[in-house]
Amino acid sequence: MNLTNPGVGGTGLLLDVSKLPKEEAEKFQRSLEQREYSSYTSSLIPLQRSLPDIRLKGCHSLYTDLNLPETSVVIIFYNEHWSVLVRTIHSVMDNTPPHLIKEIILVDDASTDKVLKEPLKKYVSRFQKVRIVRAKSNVGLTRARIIGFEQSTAPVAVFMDGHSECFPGWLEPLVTRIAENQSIITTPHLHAVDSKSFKIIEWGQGRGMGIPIFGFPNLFFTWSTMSEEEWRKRKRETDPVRSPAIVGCVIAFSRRWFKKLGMFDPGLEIWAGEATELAIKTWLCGGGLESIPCSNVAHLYHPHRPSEKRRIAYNRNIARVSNMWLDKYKHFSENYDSSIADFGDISDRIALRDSLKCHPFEFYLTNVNPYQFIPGNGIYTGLIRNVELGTHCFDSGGGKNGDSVNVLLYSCHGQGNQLWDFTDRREIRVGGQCLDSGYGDNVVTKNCHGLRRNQEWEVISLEGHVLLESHGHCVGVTKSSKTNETELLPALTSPDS
Ligand SMILES: [Mn+2]
Repeated sequence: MNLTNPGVGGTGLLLDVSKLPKEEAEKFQRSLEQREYSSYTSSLIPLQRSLPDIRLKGCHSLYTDLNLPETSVVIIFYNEHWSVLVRTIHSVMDNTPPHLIKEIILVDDASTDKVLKEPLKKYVSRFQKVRIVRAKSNVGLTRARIIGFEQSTAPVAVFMDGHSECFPGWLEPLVTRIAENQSIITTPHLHAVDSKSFKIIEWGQGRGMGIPIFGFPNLFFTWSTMSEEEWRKRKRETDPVRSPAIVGCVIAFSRRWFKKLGMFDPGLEIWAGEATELAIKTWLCGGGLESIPCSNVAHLYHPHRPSEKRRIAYNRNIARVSNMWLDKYKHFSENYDSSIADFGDISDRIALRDSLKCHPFEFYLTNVNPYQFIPGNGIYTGLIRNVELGTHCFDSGGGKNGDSVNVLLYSCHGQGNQLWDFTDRREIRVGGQCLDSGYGDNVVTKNCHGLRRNQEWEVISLEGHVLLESHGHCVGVTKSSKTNETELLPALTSPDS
């Protein structure tokens, strides 16, 4: 292929599949289908690659004291591609002062890929500090992390996904903050590894920096931006940013604090919910979450094939977490999936919450994220009905259209997909989905981004009716241009039509 230094320095390798020999093109396709990232491309990139030093000005002089506690890095893997996992391990070792790493613990969550058994063991045996722990059966991410944590011994621990790459100087800022205050859980500023080319994509800092928050009703984490107060309170751009929620890819914390909080809830199944629970209880029980701008890690985001097993696990886990921590707000998420009748026993988790004398969830809404959106708390709340048609309402339950979802007209019932809120940010939203006018004539919803733009609407009162207007367009109704002539759709039109 005539490749010279593919992927070096965080560059990507975008293969033109049409130019590959047929056999190779098939391998490329298979690798994408199998893992939802191109392990074929990853295999062509060195297992050890250096990433540029992208630290903000001022970071270097802030973290010169290397007299810090040691860290155990715990990495879970389940059939991760060899090259991706091994690159993660190298990147931890190559970008960390050796005396700060006590050990790297790899937890094999019962992978079936044989190369991750003896060959991996042999490969890592050259590194004194790397150990593999094997789960006896597939226990899921949360329980595998607990297994790894229990095997670790350093005063600070980091959970890291097995598809990450660290930038120079990533660990010191995370640990420095924990050494100052043991009840602070820290996360790096996250960047992305492109799942096709393995190019490192830098995510910006500053005013528009993504801050993770929870979205009601299903508590899924979503990105927002820094509040005005937080932006003003920080004196330098290198200062930590208070974070209402955490993304679970890389989390650093003190061993004592994590144990005190009862670690992760071992009753959580397969995946999801663990970082949510940790975030909520940290805030409610006297600690805090901070995103540290001087620490940079890239994470390989890749879509997970939706599966029924994962969906049920997610909904069940969220029902558990809601019942543990959300008090009167639990009804949003505990019945999010009414098929979840049994989420297991949580009495010992409630007992822990009582014994730690944690705040009620109201504390989170008052002190941690006063901008947390609660469905039903909009300036206006209710259904959106077209006056002409009378019985048809806006419904957010349409089909996916890229990263957006089509809005439909459907018989009015005013529940769930039809319960809209007009918020003080001028969003029109259902749960974490916002009406977005940036898609031609189509009216769609997208994940709320909190940045206004195409998600900012005017509600104009007009002779007892309202007009929804965004950027000079109003929402009207049109016939679908598809074969079904009678299907009516909301559409963006000019104000006079
Ligand atoms: Mn991940």
